[in-house]
Amino acid sequence: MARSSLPQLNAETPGILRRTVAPAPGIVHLGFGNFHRAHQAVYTDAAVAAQGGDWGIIGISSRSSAITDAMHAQDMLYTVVEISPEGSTFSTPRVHTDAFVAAEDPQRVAAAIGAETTRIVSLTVTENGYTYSPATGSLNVADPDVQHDLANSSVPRTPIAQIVRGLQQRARTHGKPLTVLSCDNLADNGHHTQRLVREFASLLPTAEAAETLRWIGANVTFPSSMVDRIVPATTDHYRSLVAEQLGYADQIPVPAEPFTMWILEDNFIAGRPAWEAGGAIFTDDVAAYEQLKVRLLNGTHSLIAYLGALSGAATIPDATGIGYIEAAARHVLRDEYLPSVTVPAAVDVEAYEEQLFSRWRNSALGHRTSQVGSDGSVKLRQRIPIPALEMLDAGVMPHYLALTVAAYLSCIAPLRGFDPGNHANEMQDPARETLQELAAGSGSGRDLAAKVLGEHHLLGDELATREDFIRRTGELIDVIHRQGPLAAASAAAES
Ligand code: CS2
Repeated sequence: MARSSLPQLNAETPGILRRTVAPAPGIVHLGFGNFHRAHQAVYTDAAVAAQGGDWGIIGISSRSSAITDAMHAQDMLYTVVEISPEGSTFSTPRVHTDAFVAAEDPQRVAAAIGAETTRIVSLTVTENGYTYSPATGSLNVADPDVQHDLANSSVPRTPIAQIVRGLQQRARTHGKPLTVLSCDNLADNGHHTQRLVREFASLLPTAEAAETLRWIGANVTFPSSMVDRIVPATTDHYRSLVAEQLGYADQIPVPAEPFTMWILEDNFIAGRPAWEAGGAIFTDDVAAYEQLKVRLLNGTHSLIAYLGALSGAATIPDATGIGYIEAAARHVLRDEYLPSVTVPAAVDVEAYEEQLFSRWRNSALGHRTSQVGSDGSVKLRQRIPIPALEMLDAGVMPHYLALTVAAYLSCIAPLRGFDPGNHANEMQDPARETLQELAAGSGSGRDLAAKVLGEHHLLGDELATREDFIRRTGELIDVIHRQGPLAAASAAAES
């Protein structure tokens, strides 16, 4: 059926909505992308359905108006398409009350955060949105956008500055407390966000800095949370599926796997939705869950994505189906990530591993290697240094962590004459240009690894001093370039 002949999804679409009216806004969400719409929004919908409450969400995209425009055209509605090989199920969360683009209206962001009705600011701005320096973990004051935001108080560009300006507005007006909730894949994401917010505030003029820091200290909490759901980018396939199965046109359906998990620290100074109604778990042990997820899932995912792309695999299920890649993934997960993690008591780690592989094999999802491989310069900083340093300190070389870095660099910053293929070329990365310049000046993989890790500190100051790790990474880059990724995985296995 041609989509143009179908009714468009909106509040009048019959038969699909549990509620026709969204709750009044209580949450401002930065990073209004697919992940948020298939995760936090779904939990919030369940919470409001179960217990009510003014927990509507104002969604803010950073630059693109693709989602915000479509949301307005569709009365703030969209379809979540849960995809498994057995079939698809559909739902339409009804929690968003408004949506806009920060870059088009920067003052409105601080105003939304500053509004008395706002009680939570949540973030899914990706690792790259936190404007921190991978080398130090601190706010990246050299970033031109951070510089801009320190010099211009009313039109902040970066999420951290938007939050600080919104908090200042609260302090100046009604003074009501607020919770800042990071939902990104960063270790200890609550404390990390708090640290960056405080660092930004402390760089303001002296009296302003002192007052802002004092107010934040007394009125803002930063709970940590672990989020988990594989959410690929949407495609025409999902638009057609919705049209065929539901009989309406949705421009922005969100595909997602059936699995979903949200673990949070219960530290909400201004109240929160009853997210447990959607299955969220509140615990004091978030850090352990976060570590488990960021390393075993996300870390292994990176290796699968880079080896997969170098082997011509478009999707994660295709990559996981290649025997040597699955073997390498199991090695890095069991032998190099797992020893660095304190497994939460409630988790059976063997079952967790099997569940991960079955999630990665969900071929119906079509999760692309280029999507998981994007932003490696900031993602790998979260995934690799701590487990690598722990093994190096114990006198053991983490060959598969080195292989992850080698495969990443081969994708993003190949040496002259090496073509990593289309899937690698599609990966976005904020450090691509810098790394490619370093690659252009390098005669070998060892040379490149020394420049990127040793001089440029891509994976932090400490790993920059570990010459053995840098050397191993460089050797594996050379093997990838000369003999291919399979030979490099064999070299890692034989060591
Ligand atoms: C992936 C994650 O893109 C990536 O780096 O590892 O997006 C992953 O799919 C999610 O964190 C799953 O919860």
